Amino acid sequence: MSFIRKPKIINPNSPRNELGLTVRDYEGGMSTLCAGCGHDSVTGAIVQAAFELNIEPHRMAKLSGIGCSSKTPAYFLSQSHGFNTVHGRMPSVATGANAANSDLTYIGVSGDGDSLSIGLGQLCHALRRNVNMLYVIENNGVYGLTKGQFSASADLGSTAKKGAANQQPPIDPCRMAISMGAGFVARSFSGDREQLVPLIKAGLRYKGFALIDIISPCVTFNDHPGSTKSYEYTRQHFHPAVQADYIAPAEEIVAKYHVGEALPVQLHDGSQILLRKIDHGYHPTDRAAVYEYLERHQQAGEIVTGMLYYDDSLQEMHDISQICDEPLSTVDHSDLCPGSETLQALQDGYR
Ligand SMILES: Cc1ncc(C[n+]2csc(CCOP(=O)(O)OP(=O)(O)O)c2C)c(N)n1
Ligand code: SF4
Ligand SMILES: [Mg+2]
Repeated sequence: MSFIRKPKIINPNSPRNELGLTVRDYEGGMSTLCAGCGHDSVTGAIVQAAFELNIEPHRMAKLSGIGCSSKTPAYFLSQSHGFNTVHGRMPSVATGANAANSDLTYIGVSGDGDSLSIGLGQLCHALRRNVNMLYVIENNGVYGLTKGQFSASADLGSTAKKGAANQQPPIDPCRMAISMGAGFVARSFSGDREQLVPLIKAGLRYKGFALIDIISPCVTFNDHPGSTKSYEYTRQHFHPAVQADYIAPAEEIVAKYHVGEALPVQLHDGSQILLRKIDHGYHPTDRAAVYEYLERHQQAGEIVTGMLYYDDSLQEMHDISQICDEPLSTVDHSDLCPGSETLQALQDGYR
């Protein structure tokens, strides 16, 4: 992975968070992506979210697969743990890391190719196990890194740069996640930082698997008039359904709202998400209704965004498996070790 170190010059007047850190402390190396790539805006939103949440960078783990999107963890949180897996295998590595150390904040960054083609099975199992992590898909409808082939999220009839039309129906990661029982499903646009930052904060604080599908245009291969993942198309067909405001633990909800229009949901650490309906007919906690709404709007060519589905009643992987609260990585196993003779006898039994 290419890495260009950024000179670290901090303006003494830069705002500092509760840890005394500036936004610069949450950045990574210099981006080597094409100028204007949506993925760089997502990187900026992740940096801002981690800064505002006062996360200690070394208590965070960032994982990815292969693709331009999967390169981006090199561009944020340079002081965090990082693992760049082989193509489509990030979810299983994240599952293993999370099983061993439940004490870190996990973020996985992937692409539509990495998640919906080669890694689809992996994504489904992390989702079904409800691994406690934020999973971001930077969705541009193409394999950007390998020069713009259609991915599994390309819409029917959308065209490649040279004009060929896509013949295959798309996989919508949000509808897929909702149908599989996920408890936190959101969609946003790399060009809408105001919507994106609170969603990332909420996803990082949600206890369980949080999926955010982010339309993140590829300016080099899929930002032309025949594309349905271009900046222009996304801006024109953007349909926000529910706005999510993230409210830190000690903060009060000050926004005024009418009953029925907004729903404050408590997260396990005492913070809250205030879900505000923009479309009053939308019900973000009614799985079947959300699914039907998304399908209907997708058929009309609209991109429904915001906090699409929320359920805080699910148990995450450690609760389901009844694993102790202490991270397994710090549990002292020395008195539990059966010893080399017992292990040898066990191995002999398999020969
Ligand atoms: C096993 C394997 N198969 C294929 C490839 C080639 N390859 C590299 S990146 C990629 C797709 C990346 O697309 P996406 O995840 O959408 O990321 P983007 O570049 O669009 O951000 C493919 C097919 C690979 N690296 N490894
Ligand atoms: S090829 Fe596309 S996805 Fe890759 S860096 Fe360039 S604009 Fe971004
Ligand atoms: Mg892609």
